[in-house]
Amino acid sequence: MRIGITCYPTYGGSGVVATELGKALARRGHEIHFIAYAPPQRLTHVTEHIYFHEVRVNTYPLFEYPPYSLALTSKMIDVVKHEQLDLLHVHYAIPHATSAVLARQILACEGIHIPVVTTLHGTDITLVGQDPSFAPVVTHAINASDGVTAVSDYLRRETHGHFEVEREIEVIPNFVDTDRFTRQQKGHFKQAIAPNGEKLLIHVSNFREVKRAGDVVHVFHRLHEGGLNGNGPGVKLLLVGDGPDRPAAEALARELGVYGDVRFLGKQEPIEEILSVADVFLMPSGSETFGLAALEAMSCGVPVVSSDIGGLPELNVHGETGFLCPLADIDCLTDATHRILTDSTLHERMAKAARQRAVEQFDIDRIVPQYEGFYQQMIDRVENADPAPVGGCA
Ligand code: GMT
Repeated sequence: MRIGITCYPTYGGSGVVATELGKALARRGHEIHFIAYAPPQRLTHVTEHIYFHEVRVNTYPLFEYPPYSLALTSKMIDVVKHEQLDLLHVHYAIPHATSAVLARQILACEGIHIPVVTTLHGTDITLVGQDPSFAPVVTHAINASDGVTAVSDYLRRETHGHFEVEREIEVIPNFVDTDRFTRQQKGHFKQAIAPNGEKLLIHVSNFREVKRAGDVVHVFHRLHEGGLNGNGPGVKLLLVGDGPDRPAAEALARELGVYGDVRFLGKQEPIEEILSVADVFLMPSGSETFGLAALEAMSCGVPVVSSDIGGLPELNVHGETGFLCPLADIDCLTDATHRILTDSTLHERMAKAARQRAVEQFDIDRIVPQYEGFYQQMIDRVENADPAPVGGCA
């Protein structure tokens, strides 16, 4: 198949999922055309069957807000026509789904009928999409897409609950390459970061408010004060990623007197090398439709302590792969982390279960064929349908 993929290239999990999906599809022989304003971050090198088409938005003195969605639509039309695409797959509804639906309508005037698949990821439904300035457009784009997928059952339910959407939404969960995200021997790195055998907590995020990075620092402070330092090998915290809340997290670590044992590593690749030295992954998010960063940690055999919200219970099984705590419950998060760090049998059991769950439920080779099957269904449906009359054609 020849597939056009649009995503946010520089920010967040939806871009990671879209890019890894495109790369996996290319490895399986499909031709993948990324259409975005910049090359996706995880597209580190362009390989066979992968192409990138840049969307450029012309500035003009009249445009206080240059209309990216329209430039994207025009680029989609161009790529569909010249690369003879079979399908457009857009990640994150705003504005990508709207641009694709409009491109499909314009192409239909030229007798080209291309299916549009929209994957819903997170705040396009749970937060931003519900804002009255976007909601009617998001609703229309979801209803008008040929196929819609959501990354968790929670997100599917939220979409039906908050938008006037009756149509079917297919749940295709996020995935991980369990061959790449596997625990590696990183003795030197561990020695450098934890020279006295300290336990390592890790948090990976884009440090937006919703990630509650401050809670991570509070949990670490409690563990630091409450016995893990002094009575044992000690504990350290690795904070990976960057974003608006990072300065506040740094300030809090200083204020609480634990800054010396916190390492702010910034954006890092390959992340699996850092995950490989961690003992517990903390994800105290206030909203999370899936929690891709937690899945990557699980795949590296790191138990997860997370909040019990959104799609996280579909990923992190309480008492098996880690623990779930009520939102913002620092006591619970601290106790759960303490239990795992101080009971080596429990740690070993959870690390093994986390890895096993990643491999058995969310491996890339299990999930990518679900997308292929879904694409084929959409292509067949469009091919076999009587083309609906199109209004507004010249
Ligand atoms: O919705 C967001 O805030 C960003 C979004 C993204 O596009 O990066 O993240 C969401 O998509 C990820 C990939 O499917 C999920 O793993 C994250 O849980 C989800 N984030 C939120 O729901 C906050």
